[in-house]
Amino acid sequence: MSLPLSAEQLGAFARNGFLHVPGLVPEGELVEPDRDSLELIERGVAGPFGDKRWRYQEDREKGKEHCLYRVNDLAAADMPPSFQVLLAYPRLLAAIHQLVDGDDFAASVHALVFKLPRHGAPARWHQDPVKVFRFPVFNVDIYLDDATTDNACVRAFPGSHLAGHHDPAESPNFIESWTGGGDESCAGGAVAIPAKRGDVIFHATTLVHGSPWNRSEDLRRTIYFHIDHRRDVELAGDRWPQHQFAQAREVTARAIAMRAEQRPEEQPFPYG
Ligand SMILES: O=C(O)CCC(=O)C(=O)O
Repeated sequence: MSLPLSAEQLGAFARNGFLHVPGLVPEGELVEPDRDSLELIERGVAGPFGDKRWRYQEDREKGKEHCLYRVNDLAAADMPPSFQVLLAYPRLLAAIHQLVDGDDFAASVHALVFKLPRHGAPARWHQDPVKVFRFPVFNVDIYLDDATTDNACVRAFPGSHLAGHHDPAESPNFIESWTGGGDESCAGGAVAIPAKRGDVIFHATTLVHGSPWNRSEDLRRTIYFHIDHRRDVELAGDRWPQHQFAQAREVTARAIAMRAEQRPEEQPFPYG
């Protein structure tokens, strides 16, 4: 198999803190996650029903109390297996392996994040809440729908990942030092990262990023896998999510085994 990422792409990821890879996931891989994600959204769209994995924000401006925007823990036993089969797509894992420079890695957080039509909740400017000890720690963002500036695609500050992680409780002015107080739709210096269905954006957890309200008629869904790697985990000690590495390895290995059963003709990613 040819390597999915070029040296230029790896260099751009290290420099900018994110890498947009058009068409990394082919249409055939998206059919089942597409169907299953719609079903998960349908289950919670009317409002909280007692399962804390379904997450809501309030839309004060438009007077809607419960705007569903996220479903956590996609790797749980009662979740549809299609997300695990997608994680185990060999070219995706090969790209992740390149980004961690050949280190041992695992997916420790699995979530569906989306923006509903008209009430699509924002992701306020943030770094992902992970203290990083050895770059790169990153998220794999797989797009199930086209993301545009009209339906509130992600915006980011290229290079902001190089500042490392700043706990907002200890450095309350850090985010504003990048955004200048501008919101997710208009801060100067931020770039919009539109993406198409099947594209993947890899973003470093320390990248300052966010996305505004979606007021369009579009639904915009993204599957997020958080990737840890051994060289970082060994330095992190008893911290979330690094302390779950052994369990995350088991989950990742199980995903690969599940996929191998479903696709016996395919060469699985060689996960040691
Ligand atoms: O998909 C988005 O709009 C951004 C989501 C995000 O950054 C997050 O959930 O941490």
